[in-house]
Amino acid sequence: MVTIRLVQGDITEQSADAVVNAANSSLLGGGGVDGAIHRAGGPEILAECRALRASRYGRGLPVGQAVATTAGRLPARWVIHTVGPVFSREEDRSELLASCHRESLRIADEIGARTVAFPAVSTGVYGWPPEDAARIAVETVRAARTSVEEVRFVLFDERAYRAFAERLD
Ligand code: AR6
Repeated sequence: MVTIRLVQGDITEQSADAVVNAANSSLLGGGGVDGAIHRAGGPEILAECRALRASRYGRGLPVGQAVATTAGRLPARWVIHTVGPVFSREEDRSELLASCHRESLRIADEIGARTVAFPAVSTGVYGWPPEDAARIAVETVRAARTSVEEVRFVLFDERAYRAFAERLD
């Protein structure tokens, strides 16, 4: 079974085998945690993302999928980029958010990562209410069949931290 831990802080400072990036389909960077990871990790990450766009992901990384690159200068070995869904009140996109977590763990297994740090995917620019995102993230990780030993949710703000903490009680 995966051990789940919570940390309040900046994911770019986490030592882990892999850190997950809440990216967008372009894989070419953005704001929020994506911007922070590229800034702290340096240009090697973007270079690998561009190579992925030029090869396997010519049309971008689809929502709900994940792919690994180097972590550059971050204190991690890999970045696993995943694309969360934009929150919608009209359409239930929960399965796509669950898929981000499942696929990130599948990629972690492929590269042999045993400790994986996740941000609260989709809860920033993409507008997902943190309480609901925490439910989906925790349920999906608990149900996953994976060799990952530790999933660390790294929550930047107090509301997200509280939402995840309540789910783990
Ligand atoms: N460490 C940990 N969590 C962080 C950090 C950090 N350094 N910075 C922000 N967060 P967001 P999304 C939290 O917007 O909603 C980007 O432009 C933040 O408080 O980063 O999936 C991408 O390129 C929030 O709780 O990701 C996409 O276009 C959580 O990370 C789009 O945003 C996710 O917020 C993706 O939107």
